[in-house]
Order: sequence, then C-alpha cells, then structure tokens
Amino acid sequence: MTAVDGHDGSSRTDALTSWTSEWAGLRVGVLGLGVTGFSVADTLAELRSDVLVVAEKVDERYRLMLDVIGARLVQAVPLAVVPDELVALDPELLIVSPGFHPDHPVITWALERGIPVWGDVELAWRLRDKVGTPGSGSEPAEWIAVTGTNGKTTTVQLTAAMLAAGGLRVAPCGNIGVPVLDAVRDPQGFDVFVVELSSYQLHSTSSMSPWAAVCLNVAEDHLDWHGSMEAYVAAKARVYANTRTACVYNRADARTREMVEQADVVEGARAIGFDLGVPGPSDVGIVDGILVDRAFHDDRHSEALEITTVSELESVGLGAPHTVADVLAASALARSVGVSLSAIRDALAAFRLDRHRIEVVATADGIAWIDDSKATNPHAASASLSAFPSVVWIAGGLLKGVDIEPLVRQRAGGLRGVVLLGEDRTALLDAFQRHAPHLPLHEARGTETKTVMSVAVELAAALARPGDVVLLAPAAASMDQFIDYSDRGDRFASAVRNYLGSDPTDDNTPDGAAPSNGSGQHSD
Ligand code: UMA
Repeated sequence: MTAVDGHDGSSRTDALTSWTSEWAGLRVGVLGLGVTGFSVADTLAELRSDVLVVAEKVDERYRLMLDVIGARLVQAVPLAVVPDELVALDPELLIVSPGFHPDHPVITWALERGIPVWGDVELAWRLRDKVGTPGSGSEPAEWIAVTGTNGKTTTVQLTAAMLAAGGLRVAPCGNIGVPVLDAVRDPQGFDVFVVELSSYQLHSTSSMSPWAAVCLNVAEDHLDWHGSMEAYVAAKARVYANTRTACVYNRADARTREMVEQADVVEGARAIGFDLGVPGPSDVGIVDGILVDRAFHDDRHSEALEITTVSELESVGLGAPHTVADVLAASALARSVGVSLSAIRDALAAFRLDRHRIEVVATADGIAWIDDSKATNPHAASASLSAFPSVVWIAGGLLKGVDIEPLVRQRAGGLRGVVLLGEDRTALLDAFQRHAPHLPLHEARGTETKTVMSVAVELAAALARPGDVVLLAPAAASMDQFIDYSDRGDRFASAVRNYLGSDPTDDNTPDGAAPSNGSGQHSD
C-alpha cells in the first residue's frame, strides 16, 4: 500500500488539501468501522462526500450512527472479495483503517485501479485548517508527531502535559485512542496536536509536515503486519518526512539517527538528539544526574540548562531508565515550541504514568508484584527487566512474528525463574532450553476452577524470594488469552490481591484457557 497520490485519475484528490476544498460529491470507500472508520465516515459525510463504508465487523452503535449521518454501509463476512456495492460506487478515493493489512484484497483492488489509498491521518492533515485559517490571526494547530516501538503513549502524554503547563491549548490524539480527525474537528480549537502515530498509520500517510517529530526507538514488532524489519523501519522513518523545525532522535539507537539523516525535511529543520548520556550542543541528555537542555537556547555551545534531576523523577515514579529517556524526548519536543523549563518542571511534578506500565500492584514479604502488561514486545520487556536485579518473570502470549530468543539470551542472567503464559509457548520454551536450561520454568494453564492468571501468580509466588520482583512483562500481545493488555494487567492485579488475601472480588472465574493438569516444569 502506498499513500501517495499521483495515480491515474487522482488529480481531483491531489487538490483536496483544505477543509474548503471540493469534497462534496466525492465518491469515497471507507474500509473498516472501528473508531477510525467512523471518524472518517462522519467527517466525509459532514463534507457531503458520497461515502460507502465497507466492514466485516459492525458494532450496532456505529450502524445506527451511520444511518443518522447519511453514510451507507456494506457488511461482508468474511471480507475476502471486493463487495459489488464498492465496485458499483467506483470510488475516487479509499480510506483505510490502520489495522487492515496492506495486502488486503480491497486495498489491492483499489491500488490496481489507480485509486488513491489514504489513512485517516493523511485525511486529517489535509483537513487540519477546519478550525483556524492561515493568515486570519487564528492559525490551525501545529502538529508534533510521535512514533517509536515503545514509549509512544507516555511521551505523548508527557509532551501534552508540558505544553499545557506552558499555557498552550493542546490535544493528544492518534494511536493513543482519539482519532486525529476528532481533534481536527473539535470546534474549541487547539494550538498544538501531539499525535501518536503507529507504524500502520505512518504507512498510509504522505503529506504530513509536522512542526517537530520523534521516533523514540525501533525494535522488532508487528513483523506479521509489515512483512519484514526493513518495511517496519521504513514505515517508522516516515514520521520525519517534511518536518519543519525539530527532528528529535535517540542517540542510543543508531537507526533513528539514520532515519533523520535520510529524511526529506523542510529547510532549517534541526536534528536534536536525546539519550541518558552527556549531551552535545544540539542535544538533551544527563550530566551528573541532572537532565539538561543543550539544544534550545542561544548559549548551547557553552552552557546547559537544567530541566530536572533523575532523583526528582524517581520521586514521582518516572525514574526507570526508559521512562527518563521518554522525559528527555518530551522535553525536547516541548522546548521546540518554546515551553519554559519551569513549565516542564511543573508538568513533571504532577505527572503520573498510566496503568499497566511498571505499576506496583502489591508488596508483601519483601516481594514486589509489578504489572507491566503494556510490555507487549521484547524491546519493552527488556527495558522493564533491566530495571530490577532479581526477577520472577511472567512472560508469553502472541509474539507477532518477532524473534524472542535475543531477549531470553540477554536477560536470563537476572531471572530467579519464569512462568509462561500464552497459547503457543514453543518459541519461549525453545529459547530457555537453549540459553538457560537450568532456570526454573513453569507453564501456567487454567483449570476448571482457576484462571490461567491465578495459576501463574501461584507459580510465581512459589519461585519468588524476599528482595525479588514478580514482573508481568510478557513481551507479547495478549489477545490469545485476554481481551487486551489492560485486561491482562487487571487480571494479574486481581489474582495477586486474591493470593495475598486482600481481594475478595476476584471470583477466580476460568477465562477460557484450555484446562490441563496444572503446571508443567522443565527445571531440574
Ligand atoms: N478489521 C477487519 N479486518 C482487518 C482489520 C480490521 O475487519 O483486517 C476491523 C476491526 O475489527 C475493526 C475495524 O476493522 O472493527 C477497524 O479496526 P482497526 O484495527 O483499524 O482499529 P480502530 O478501531 O480504527 O483503531 C485504530 C487503532 N488500531 C490499530 O491500529 C489496530 C487504535 O490503536 C487507535 O487508537 C485508533 O485507530 C485511533 O487512531 C490501537 C492499537 O492497538 C490502540 N494500535 C497498535 C499498537 O499500539 O500497537 C498499532
């Protein structure tokens, strides 16, 4: 899938670069009816385009709302061939929801016909002047674009908090859960959108020209969707395209620096590095435990300005090394729009991490029980494991085509033991067999009377010793056994409290995992 225009017959869509462009009567297919698909249909219906939504799964709520806004819907189960209604519409444009694979038959069909294929972010960029008109004294919001394998949401939240503390009207949006189109259409108007962009969304975005952009890090993830690491990295690299003032990159991750070097940016845009080391004159970094800005002030060649200290961050739960890195990246983005150091400090003092991100669920008998269910890939799990010296690790789930072996090789030395979740444990079992065959390893399986998570917690408790951390950082997605990562984290917290005797609400209902004879063990 490419998001670029220039296909045969796309001259009409080329010209669609403003809310006031000729959208009326435009024949548009909208693929998918989740939160993105509805925001697209709603927007285009408001612009009086001729909208046909094509979806496989349809939430009744959305079906009713499509009726109200006057957009048509065709439901096809499975959506394996192009529906006749879409062929009959002869669309001039197809807008795809991010979860659809680029080789999906409807997308292939559109591309073969020269129909432009955009994501919702491409559409939102073109419509960004709905509120605020250039030159009128009320400008459209600037965009700050944030991507990376891990830390996106935290960095978006940190940046938004810093901007708000600096007196700017700011909307965090995008992959964080609020479609960018909803932010663009909000009548109250904003000064800045801090847009979280997934690799899926970047894949279908081409004309965005953000004020500042960051790719926080890149590690293997979503390879089943992108097909290869190269394709995944190429999608992430698009975040820097056409950046206007600041390309923020991770000095500890060479791939992000290469992305900036190769990016086609607007004349005058600067590369700004961040990492936990001593910063150069165009970087933010750390000197003797003090986070400093050596990028956004005139005397940067001779002077560094204090942002905050690592110990202050520790005191508000932001002290894990990967979170400190997110704070530095967010500070650079905030400084790029002129936020003062004191506003950044105020924002940090009041900031709290979202749930399921290194969240301490309980501490008992010298053992800390920590929920980092948000660690859905090996890179995130590695950062989490590195923060603790002795860990009973609860791991496993959907690996998404990613190689788990390097993580096991790298982190096995810091483990007291392992408890495995997930329907397919083969890759993890093989990796432990190869790199740590003597490490105690249990497999958690639900029984008729116990959930898989309750079993996992009991097994972990049997392994843990005072001073250890029991860490749920699965390195995998959750959907094989749980609704999503937050359900997985909630079930962990509930099972821990139940085990420790402080949660009478945990009913221990089995959650659909296949019953078995209990735990297996390969330790000797
Ligand atoms: N669908 C199909 N077939 C497919 C793919 C999707 O029928 O092949 C259906 C889905 O079941 C759904 C609809 O199409 O009914 C749209 O699904 P979608 O997966 O594109 O998701 P949305 O509900 O529109 O939400 C998307 C993002 N989801 C994904 O990228 C998978 C949300 O990110 C995002 O918050 C939202 O747009 C607003 O921008 C979620 C996510 O998991 C949180 N993101 C991934 C991540 O962070 O790792 C990338």
